[in-house]
Amino acid sequence: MKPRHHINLACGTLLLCGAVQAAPLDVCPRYPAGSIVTSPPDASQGADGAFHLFAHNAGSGPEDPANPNFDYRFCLLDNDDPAREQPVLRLNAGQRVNLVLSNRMESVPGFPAPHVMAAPGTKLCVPLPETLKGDISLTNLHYHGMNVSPMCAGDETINTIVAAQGSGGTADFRYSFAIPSNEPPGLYWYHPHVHGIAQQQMLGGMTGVITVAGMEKFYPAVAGLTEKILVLRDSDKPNPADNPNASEDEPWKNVSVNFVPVNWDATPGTPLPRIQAGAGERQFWRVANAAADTAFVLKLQFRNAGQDWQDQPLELVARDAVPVTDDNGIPQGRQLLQNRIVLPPAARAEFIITGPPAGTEARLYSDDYNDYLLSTNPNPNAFDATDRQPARVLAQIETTAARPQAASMASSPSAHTERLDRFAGLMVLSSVRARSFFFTKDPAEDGNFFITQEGNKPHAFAMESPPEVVVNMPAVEEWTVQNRDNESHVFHIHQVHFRVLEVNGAPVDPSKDATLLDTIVLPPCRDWGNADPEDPYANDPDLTGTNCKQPASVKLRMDFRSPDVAGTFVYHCHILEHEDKGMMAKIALVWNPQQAAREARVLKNQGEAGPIRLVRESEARDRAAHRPALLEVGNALGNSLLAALKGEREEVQRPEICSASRGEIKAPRGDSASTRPGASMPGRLEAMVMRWAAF
Ligand SMILES: [Cu+2]
Repeated sequence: MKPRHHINLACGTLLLCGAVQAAPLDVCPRYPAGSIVTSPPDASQGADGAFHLFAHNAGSGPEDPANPNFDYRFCLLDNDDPAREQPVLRLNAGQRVNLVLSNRMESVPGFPAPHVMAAPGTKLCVPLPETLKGDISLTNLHYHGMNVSPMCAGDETINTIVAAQGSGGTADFRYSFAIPSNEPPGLYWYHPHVHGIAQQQMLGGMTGVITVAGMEKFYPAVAGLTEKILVLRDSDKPNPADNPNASEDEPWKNVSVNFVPVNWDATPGTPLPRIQAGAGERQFWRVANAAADTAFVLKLQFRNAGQDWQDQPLELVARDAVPVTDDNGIPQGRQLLQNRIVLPPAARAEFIITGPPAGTEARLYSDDYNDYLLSTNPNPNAFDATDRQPARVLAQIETTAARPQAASMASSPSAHTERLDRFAGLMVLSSVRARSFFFTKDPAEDGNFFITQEGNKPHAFAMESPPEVVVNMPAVEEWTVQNRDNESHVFHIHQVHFRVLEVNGAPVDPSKDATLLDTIVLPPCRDWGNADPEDPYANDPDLTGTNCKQPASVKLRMDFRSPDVAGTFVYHCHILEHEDKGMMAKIALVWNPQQAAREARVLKNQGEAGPIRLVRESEARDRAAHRPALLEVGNALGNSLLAALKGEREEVQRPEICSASRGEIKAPRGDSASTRPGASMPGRLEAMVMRWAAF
């Protein structure tokens, strides 16, 4: 480990800093190399039930000449306690989340000017002084993966910007939103999402996880196991400008496991993070890739003296906060065995491991990411692999004394007690609108990055842009996403989940990959024809990727059925550098069942879709009983319920509720548990949950 510079000292000696001095690095403390990996602390709740996170930063930016080590940090402290950094938000389905975000960050020198920020006059969720636009001390929170409201005070990331105390902006922001009663149990996470500066704050470490309780109801095998929350992060390496043409073997970023560093530039012999497990002990590992730009190809490996490393089975129970379940919401009879799990930035995996036998060496390993990307292409010479993320050991597994174990063995049958109804029926619904999107970029130095709906012209995201996609809900759509660029990109959509139908035109076998995701990686263009992949946009002035003859592609089935998520939000590349440079667009979900039904009929008449019918939950629950006799849209009861629901929805969507003063959100008119922004289905309707099903 290189010694840490305290930037305030550097400022004093080099006279390079302005009047602003950065806070010392111990404001956001980190573990020394070789520490035991411990799960982050649970967030505490005040007497009012609210969580209270304080945002701080330390050190100056990577472009500050006084900071050659690129050491800068961002953190969220539970109740402003420096010993309780990036706490776990432990939540339950059906609860209301109240969380106060208090911004105590400082404006500091040396951060690159945000690439794209709000145009003057943009209406913000909170008033933002002109002088602050683009400042690194602005922040907000995105509740990644949560199927909750995108309205102000909920998971709203486009206009919600919390300025620092003393800056003239809003220092304390109260989030208040409901978690739907059918939210899947699993591992979600939070991170800042101010467009243009999200990457820097995430590289600085401002990321943490959220759990929704109840995984054992779907996978009883996890009950009683030691839970290990592992948060993988990345950070800048010291002064990359010194070594611009680093070898293929050298990664772009350093990484850490729960803030224990795995530094590429570390002195040889620097100890690795240490994960402890009893000999042969089964543990429930919940891994979040909270890195800004880095992917992981996770493996658990054992080795006996004199032998090679052997990949060990990982018993997958959930991806991206959704238990592995079939289209009826039924968990697999046993955990899905994998010997590697690919985690692009923002992805999560939850799995059971079995600790090594006593005397066996063990490690958590990330395989070479380029090799993985190349393995997805039968023509590996066809693209220029530019993702410099070599293999590295993430942690050594330390065997502690053996612990008594339950009788269950690897992949033992797991008798579930519940079914997951939130996404049930997604695959059999036949009312589907197809859309296509593609990733490209402006190859100029510091150029913009784009995600574009087919037929539109590529343009960088701007906060004031209108939605690129408008969907009348409830609806199910098929999105084809293509990568026509010469580096990999990662598709993520807020608020909803999807199933993968096809990868590069080949259907995905749902019995082998019964996962619902919110994030998916796209390798680079697969075939450049006669074009030069080093010059991918030659003679392509519109930057639509015409030189790419065979884009990497995925076809996704998007679930836009829940009124919980009505509103405007974003989809984007989750390589945060790309998102900050414009690879993002807005989608508006409008709760309008009548219009959705009309559109479904039109699509059906065009031969593109089948009918959608609305059925009672009790009938949808038993899919074997699906018969044409079920209730149709137009049913008087259904209409009256939907009208009531629609009325409630329109009320919570009024943008006026986003006005704020003195750091407190004004409650919307008629505020109550059922009409606050982010409210789940109104309580009086909850007894009659309506559900879409297909025939
Ligand atoms: Cu990208």
